[in-house]
Amino acid sequence: MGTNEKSVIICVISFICGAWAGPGRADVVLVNFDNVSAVETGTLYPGTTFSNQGVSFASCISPSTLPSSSNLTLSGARDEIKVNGNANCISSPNFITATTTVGTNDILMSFAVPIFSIQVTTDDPVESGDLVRLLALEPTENPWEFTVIGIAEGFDDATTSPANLLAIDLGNKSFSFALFQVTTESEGFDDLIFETVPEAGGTWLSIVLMATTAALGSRIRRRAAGVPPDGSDCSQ
Ligand SMILES: [Ca+2]
Ligand SMILES: [Ca+2]
Ligand SMILES: [Ca+2]
Repeated sequence: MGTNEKSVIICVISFICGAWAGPGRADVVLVNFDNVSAVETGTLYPGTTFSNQGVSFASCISPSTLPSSSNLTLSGARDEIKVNGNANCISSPNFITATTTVGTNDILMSFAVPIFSIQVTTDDPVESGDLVRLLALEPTENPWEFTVIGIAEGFDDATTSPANLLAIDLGNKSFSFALFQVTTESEGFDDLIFETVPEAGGTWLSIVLMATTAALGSRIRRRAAGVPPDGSDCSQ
């Protein structure tokens, strides 16, 4: 094997190593609500307070009985949440609830990029068991109407894992909205975890890698056949 061929192969190997180390993998994000100040009884914050972590919140109202059509319409949406600084959190010192004195209010989550999976941990006080849900939602063409494409249910008196977890993983199907739904009384959650869809850059990187490998392979074959090189060596 000649020096030029060795250089070409080293270029290909270096490029592949660079590609493996490059961007395009999914990110798992944890939002623990602990980077703001909150009083024990709760402090109101705009729904965009944690948007630098890729998620915005709104307090809203949804029908506690899921309609058979699997579509639901939200009402009373408010660009605010309540951050509570007390021992009912999972990670100290804070967790969040919807902003209302009426028990059956919910939290809509809007993600900056689509996600494959989501998990929340329900709050920690001693209480009676009430049904709570986490819903993965897909918007319809109608304002504030969503199709339910994933459901997790549990009871809010659970204080140990996995009973206190609500989680949805739709595999390769992504979604950009989720609803934390209470049905009979207020409930909070903490430690929101979601997995974002990889950036399109990963796909383009694969295409560039394939094209580069094919071009370098062609150069090797041309030189092996005695055809003069028509461009500069990639090792330069
Ligand atoms: Ca927390
Ligand atoms: Ca609870
Ligand atoms: Ca309860």
